[in-house]
Amino acid sequence: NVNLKINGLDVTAPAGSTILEAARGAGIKIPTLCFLKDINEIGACRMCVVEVKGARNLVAACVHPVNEGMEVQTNTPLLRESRKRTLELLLSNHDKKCLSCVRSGQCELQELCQELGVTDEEHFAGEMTHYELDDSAVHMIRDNNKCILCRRCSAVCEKVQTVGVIGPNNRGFATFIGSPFDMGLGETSCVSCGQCIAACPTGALYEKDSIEAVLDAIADETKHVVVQPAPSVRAALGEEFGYPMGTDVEGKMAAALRRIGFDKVFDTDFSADLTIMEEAHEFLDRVKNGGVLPMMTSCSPGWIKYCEHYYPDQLEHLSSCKSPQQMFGALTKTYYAEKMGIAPEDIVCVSVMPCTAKKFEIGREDQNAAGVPDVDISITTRELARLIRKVGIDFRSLPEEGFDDPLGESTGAGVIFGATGGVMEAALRTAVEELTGEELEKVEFMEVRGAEGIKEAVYHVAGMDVKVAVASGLSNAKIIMDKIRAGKADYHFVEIMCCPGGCVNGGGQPQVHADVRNFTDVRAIRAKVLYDNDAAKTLRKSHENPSIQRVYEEYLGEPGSQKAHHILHTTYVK
Ligand code: HC1
Ligand code: SF4
Repeated sequence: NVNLKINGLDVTAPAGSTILEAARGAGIKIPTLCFLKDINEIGACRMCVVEVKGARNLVAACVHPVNEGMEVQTNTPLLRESRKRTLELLLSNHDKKCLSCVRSGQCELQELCQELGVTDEEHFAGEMTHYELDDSAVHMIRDNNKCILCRRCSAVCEKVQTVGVIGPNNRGFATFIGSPFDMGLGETSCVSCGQCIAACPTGALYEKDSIEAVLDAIADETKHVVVQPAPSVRAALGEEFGYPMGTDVEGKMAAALRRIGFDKVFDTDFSADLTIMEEAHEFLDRVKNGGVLPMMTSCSPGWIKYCEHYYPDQLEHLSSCKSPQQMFGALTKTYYAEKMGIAPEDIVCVSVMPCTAKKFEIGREDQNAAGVPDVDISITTRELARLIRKVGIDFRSLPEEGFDDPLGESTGAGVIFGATGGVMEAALRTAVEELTGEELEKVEFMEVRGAEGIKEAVYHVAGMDVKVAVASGLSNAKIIMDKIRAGKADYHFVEIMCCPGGCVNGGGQPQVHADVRNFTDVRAIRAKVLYDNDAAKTLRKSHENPSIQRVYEEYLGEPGSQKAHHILHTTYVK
């Protein structure tokens, strides 16, 4: 440990800590803007400057390590003035249209201007750069008129996702963040994960908003509009309405969706159970009949896009199962349409996802079991929050309600899909019982839980060692894929989720302030919601879901049947 003084207080901090961390440990907040822990530690924005006794210049607290006997001041008149000037300089080339900005109220720049008392937005007014919006990607928009060049987005894209399709172009005053060679984002190999949006402190990056399309569909009396919220939405939507992170708002979410005016409020958790039926069947089939192993999960569309682009020679590892989002839409427009006597083209299927890549997935080829798109509109958790506000629903005063039949019932296995390792655990609960013919004594597979980037386990089942791996975040996926490509992996089953921590930390989830993100384990807090939701259920294995059993009895026959294949499976493109 190291002993130092911060603002005259004696502070002890672990050796190797930065001044920012040491101060935080002592309850002293230093403002930051470009800093994202482990991702963007460049000390460039100058917001976190502090005075260190004996140092000639102000130092950046986010990167400067503590030393024994160091004396630090974090909030002197000089520092407040310096930070205020930094903000005024940023504002001198920022469009400042806060009233219409999607991030107003959740913008880190706006908040700092408030906290540091910026009163003259035009202090350094002068020449401004003007940028066209980049709306070339299916899922998101870049508005560089609001970009503050912090590089949080490009650092995430490069380091966390190993995609690296955005970065600084030009130099000096003309510097802007974009794709190389003046390409639009849509022309690059961007995987649509939205992690850059989650990292952005301002309104420079945001998803393409589809809430008007949802309201139009609801207003159209010739349409039957159904909605399916993803597992992870219930784990984070509450954050938009002032609930502490880690609050399960499943019941209020269902009530809100009903009040928005959807004809049926169903649940993606239902089709997550369905996915397990098909995926476990496919896995056992591959094991028994010498199919390609390891089999890899296919529910995360950012991961699929990454695999298609970077590992086109490895596509045969991917499960042919559509994602739960798509299985849900496909079943809605076949089974449910027939059951209800509604033409598939008169049904509008809306999904609410923690994800921006789902906006891309709904437009993929071979995702139209009834000859019309399986899913019509996909909105993010953030868009749902906006929609709830727009139609004047007081979320906090809503009662807790349930989901509708016949596509609303789920087991605990479906709920945990949203956390990294959840799909693997859900699949194991079904596959192991199938392989052994015996009931599992314990349904928890703790080895595959937790927010680490890569997890491995071996399970001894029916005389066989089943070796599994779980990875989240594409930099971790890359490690696993390189091993497989080199013939150095002997896994049987691999789960990969595009976003670090899985869908709970998806690019469509409520924005998390960097200050929270840097000092708390957001992924673990949100994942706990799903594991608690699972533990509270009586039914925790997908094959025990009575609604799923009914679908097979009435319609699909057996898992892996021809009909199931036609409706619930897909192909991939090199
Ligand atoms: Fe996910 Fe999935 S878990 S991909 O993260 O398999 O988005 O939550 O809906 O489709 O179920 C996302 C979450 C989600 C699918 C499921
Ligand atoms: Fe990179 Fe993902 Fe953003 Fe695309 S969506 S630019 S892959 S971080």
